[in-house]
Amino acid sequence: MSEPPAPLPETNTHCPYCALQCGTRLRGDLDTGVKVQPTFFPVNRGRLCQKGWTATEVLTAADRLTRPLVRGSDGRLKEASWDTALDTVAEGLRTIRTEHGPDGTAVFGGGGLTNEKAYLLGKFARLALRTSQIDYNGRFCMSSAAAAGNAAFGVDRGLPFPVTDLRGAQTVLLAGANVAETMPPLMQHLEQARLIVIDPRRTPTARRAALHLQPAPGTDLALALGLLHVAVVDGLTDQDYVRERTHGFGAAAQRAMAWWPERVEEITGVPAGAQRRAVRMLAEAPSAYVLTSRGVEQHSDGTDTVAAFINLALSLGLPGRPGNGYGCLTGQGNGQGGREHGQKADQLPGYRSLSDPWARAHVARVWSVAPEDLPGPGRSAYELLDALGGERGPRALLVFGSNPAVSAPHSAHVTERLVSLDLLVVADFVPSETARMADVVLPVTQWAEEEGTLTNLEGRVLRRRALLPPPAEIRSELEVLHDLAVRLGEPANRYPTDPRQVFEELRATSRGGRADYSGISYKRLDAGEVLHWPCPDTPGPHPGTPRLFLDRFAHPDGRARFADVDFWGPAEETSSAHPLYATTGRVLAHYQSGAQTRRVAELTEAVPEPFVEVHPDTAARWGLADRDLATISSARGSMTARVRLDPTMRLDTVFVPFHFPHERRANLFTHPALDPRSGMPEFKVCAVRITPLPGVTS
Ligand SMILES: Nc1nc2c(c(=O)[nH]1)N[C@H]1C(S)=C(S)[C@@H](COP(=O)(O)OP(=O)(O)OC[C@H]3O[C@@H](n4cnc5c(=O)[nH]c(N)nc54)[C@H](O)[C@@H]3O)O[C@H]1N2
Ligand SMILES: Nc1nc2c(c(=O)[nH]1)N[C@H]1C(S)=C(S)[C@@H](COP(=O)(O)OP(=O)(O)OC[C@H]3O[C@@H](n4cnc5c(=O)[nH]c(N)nc54)[C@H](O)[C@@H]3O)O[C@H]1N2
Ligand code: SF4
Ligand SMILES: [Mo]
Repeated sequence: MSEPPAPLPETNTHCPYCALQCGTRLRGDLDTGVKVQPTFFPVNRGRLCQKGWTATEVLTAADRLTRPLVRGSDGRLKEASWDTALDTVAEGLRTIRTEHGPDGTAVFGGGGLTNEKAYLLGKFARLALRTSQIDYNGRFCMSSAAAAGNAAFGVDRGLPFPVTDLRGAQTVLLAGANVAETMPPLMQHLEQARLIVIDPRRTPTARRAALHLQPAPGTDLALALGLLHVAVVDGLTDQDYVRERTHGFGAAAQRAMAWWPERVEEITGVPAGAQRRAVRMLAEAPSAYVLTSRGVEQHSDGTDTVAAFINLALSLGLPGRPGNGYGCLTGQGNGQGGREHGQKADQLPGYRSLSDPWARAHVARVWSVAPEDLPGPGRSAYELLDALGGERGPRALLVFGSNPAVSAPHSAHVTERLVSLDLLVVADFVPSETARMADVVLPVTQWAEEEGTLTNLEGRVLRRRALLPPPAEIRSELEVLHDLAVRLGEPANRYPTDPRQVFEELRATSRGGRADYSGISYKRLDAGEVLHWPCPDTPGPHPGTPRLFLDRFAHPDGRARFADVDFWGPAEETSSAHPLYATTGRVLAHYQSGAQTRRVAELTEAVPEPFVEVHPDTAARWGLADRDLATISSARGSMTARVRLDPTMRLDTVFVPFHFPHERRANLFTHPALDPRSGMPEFKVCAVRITPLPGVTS
């Protein structure tokens, strides 16, 4: 009698891509094929987007990295043993540190890393490298919302309520969010609500809206001031709430007085009547939410713009009132946790400030070092990339979980800076455009091969679980950091390689911080408990905090702050040489720099190349027809994209997705102007011209 077949291994985990972190069940193995199914996890309730359904393909990508690579004297990357690769990196780092000091070495992290990896990466930078030069791609993502949220509420958690609360809303304002393409399963929670969408484009999300406001890119701050003006003048503010729960309304309202709707219409193009209607829809709904995303945040005035939307929400009494609220839609898989545990230039784990003596003392104690051994704050992401190889800039860079050669603004310049380095090390599982430039490439595990935790957009801590063993020659980041640290003379036990052990340390380090995880454990998560931070370690187990601000905001006096902000406009205006606004963003089928999704056949078939969305009249004026190849040029550079005529576009604006490499990078034309408070680059507006690609006729 033959044995019954062994049951297929199966595990519950989450999608590797965005911050919604849809629940999935994985089944199978590499021989039979790995199958993914959605679970009834609350954020996705049985749904996935096209990227989630096809995510397992990246596990077996034809060009998956399987061995470390080291650049030889002939300039080519060649397979090497782990010992050779790690020795090369350690030796390079030591030499550069001797010649240029600890800040000669730098680290660039990512919001896709698990909490454990992000935590250990920050610790490695501060202790093993002793460098202040660490930042990460989250700076390009939600840093403006984080800065505005911290200032207004005293804490930054993307959504201070569970996504499922949106199901009961009558009105939801989506400011610069294209949820139907960027988090499709979230749309099911918005089915009951009347949507107000603010987007220069008529996106799939805007098409579902009761009201679509279509401002010129970069004018949202004026629009938000106009909406506050209407709320005040039309007597729609919640005066009891404003008096009891906030500070600073007077100055903000005073500022908004100069932004009457007709003036705002002139600047933004949004009709005054539509502005009034939007405010009424929000003010009269018993349950209303204001949500911001990258469209309003990725600007050189992004922090002030988010602050102006928070002002509007506060004036209407939304934040911290059950069934109402303000939130930012965090983007990357661990965009929330990744911004809390120390890979940010100015931060220690638990969302602590690197400049706070108490925080330094606490973290130094857990790490068994002296507080003065911890370096100070470093440069923000773009400033760091811009400084590479320069006179006072770092000479070595370690990249973990980002592809800045494609995704950083003014990317031709960033590529040049990367080339100028003495040592570029990239850990990845595919040969991304940045990895291809590296001196040493370290192959690491993927989501379905590793254990860990991520924190989703609602501050809920989730378990990532392994279905597959890692391929033979592949190591996890935790192992890589351990091996490198030991080679740099660090004690081995300072860098645990077991994620559970790293999480235990993270708990202790975050204890008492703003993002307190000390009451969360793998055991509780694996038992199915729903835990949102803050979750302190209390004698009876703390239930976590799904909803923040119900009683008080996180400032010492418990009140939220209005911000006194004014409109000043984008860094670059249109001119006769560059007469159009260009904005950039996402399509459903691709993820970020495309390093992963461009390796999935179904997704590249869906969108094989970049396009430029243009109004037919604008296209005709510049000599372009549908499907022509066009050159889009700014003062910084040009790229090529295929024309897509769209009669719903504004006449003055074109849109290009940023998921494509080389000469098809949207970031060849974007502007690296930075928000002075958050360091966020102005991805969402710059001045361009579009012309037919020379030599190509329609
Ligand atoms: N399919 C897909 N989904 C993703 C991702 C992905 O790469 N692909 N990435 C994830 C990540 S990291 C993030 S951050 C989120 C981002 O999610 P979203 O913020 O929804 O994505 P974007 O496409 O960057 O920008 C949203 C919208 O902003 C609009 N916009 C452009 N300029 C302006 C402006 O000046 N004002 C206003 N009001 N709107 C403007 C664009 O037209 C676009 O429709 O998506 C996550 N989900
Ligand atoms: N023009 C324009 N540019 C933009 C934006 C925009 O809207 N417009 N949006 C910005 C935003 S919001 C974001 S978030 C950034 C994102 O841009 P990137 O930081 O480039 O993001 P990804 O493409 O996700 O890059 C992640 C890389 O790390 C690898 N990776 C994934 N997981 C892991 C891991 O666990 N460990 C390691 N070592 N590697 C891993 C992937 O294979 C990939 O090569 O782009 C920004 N750039
Ligand atoms: S919405 Fe985000 S988390 Fe859900 S399946 Fe798509 S990419 Fe994955
Ligand atoms: Mo992002």
